[in-house]
Amino acid sequence: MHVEQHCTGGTMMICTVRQSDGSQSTDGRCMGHAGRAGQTNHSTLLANKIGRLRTNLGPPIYVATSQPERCQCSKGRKILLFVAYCIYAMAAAAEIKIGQVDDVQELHRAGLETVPDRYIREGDDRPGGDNVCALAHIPVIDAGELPRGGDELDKLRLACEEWGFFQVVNHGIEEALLDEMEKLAREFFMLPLEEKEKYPMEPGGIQGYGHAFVFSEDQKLDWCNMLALGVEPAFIRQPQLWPTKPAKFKETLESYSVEVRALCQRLLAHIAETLGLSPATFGDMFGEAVQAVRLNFYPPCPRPELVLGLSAHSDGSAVTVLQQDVSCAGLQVLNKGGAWVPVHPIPHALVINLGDSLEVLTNGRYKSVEHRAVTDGERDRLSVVTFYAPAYDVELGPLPEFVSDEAPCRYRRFNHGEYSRHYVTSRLEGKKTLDFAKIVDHQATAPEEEPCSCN
Ligand SMILES: O=C(O)CCC(=O)C(=O)O
Repeated sequence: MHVEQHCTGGTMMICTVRQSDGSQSTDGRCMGHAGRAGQTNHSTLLANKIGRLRTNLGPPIYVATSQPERCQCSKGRKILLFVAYCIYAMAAAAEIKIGQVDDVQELHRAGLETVPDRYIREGDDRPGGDNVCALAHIPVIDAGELPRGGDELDKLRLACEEWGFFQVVNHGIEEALLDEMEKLAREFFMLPLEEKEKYPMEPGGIQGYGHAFVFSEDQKLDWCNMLALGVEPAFIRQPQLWPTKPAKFKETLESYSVEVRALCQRLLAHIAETLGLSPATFGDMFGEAVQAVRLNFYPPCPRPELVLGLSAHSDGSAVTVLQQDVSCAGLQVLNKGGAWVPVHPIPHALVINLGDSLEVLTNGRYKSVEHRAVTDGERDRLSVVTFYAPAYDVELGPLPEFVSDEAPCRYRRFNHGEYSRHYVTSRLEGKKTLDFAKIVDHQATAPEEEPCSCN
């Protein structure tokens, strides 16, 4: 494969992917911007940078390019990272063969009594079994009390240490806005397939309607339809993938995202306090934070005991905000005892979880936690999930406050853009993606396996 990029001198960059068999495809979705006189053209920089990228999904990517130069503005660096990612994903996608991936709503509509093999999980990967703690609950935090400190802040500290997950009530986002977002998300999924397919997610891609994190023909599939969209900063947006139906979808998602972004910032300030850090720590560090939204729709499944709605994973974000409808409990969180705890919906509460960035920054004091979604035989389920993460050009690594002789450094330093790229080009497989950042201690002995427990 050979990737060429041609700068048009405007805001669009055209990329040509050439396969070894001579075929080629051209794509104009990767954005860059031309530099002013005397400055480096970001597309040139990108090309130089991407020439060094290797894909884990195929052979190295080579890029036709001009001389290496240094970029002179931080916006350029951010755009560069994003564009590098675009080309990388596109080139990787050109190599991906994912086989037949059905639309699960259509399978449900067809009235199947069983499910295709590609959805059927084996052994421990199946949702049933005795490792589910149906009666346990993740903590509930009253966000309105957090500014007063005291007990609620202690509760938040405990929730972060023990669970990495909590529900938040009194969070300051109007219930009417949550209801409207949920209603429009549901209306989107109820549209005819031809309408939803106007916003296709490319194989191996992460934005649009379809199935993210599918990279091979032999991979098990999730019983879920998704619409995923980049929201902030503006350069990650792919406006052509924002649905025009139902009416008001875009405007509502905009207003919703503004509110959820502010909530993430408030929560991160309180999380910093629970760690003994200044409330501004993460805000100052994250720059123009990356925000993306994913709407997940899980239609009823004829064999819910055999399939997963969404494979177990931790999030690559700093924090994630999940809104779920109250129809049924489909989200499950892996507790410290290795058992799955269902998250019972509380009307208008939001579910918050800590992502991989916070695990790295706190050197593992707070951990990102594996979670998954299960399906129901009778009821469908919807979730609206917002991922809030540091800007791509932010360098992450354990903060000095969390490294000592007793707590040696467990993660290397890396650029968040690199991690994002790694995350979105890997299948969802528990916390495996975080191996990218782990410093391996070859001396350490493996912990003994213990049976899972509800504690
Ligand atoms: O739908 C859910 O409850 C889980 C969603 C989720 O974990 C995700 O979108 O990453």
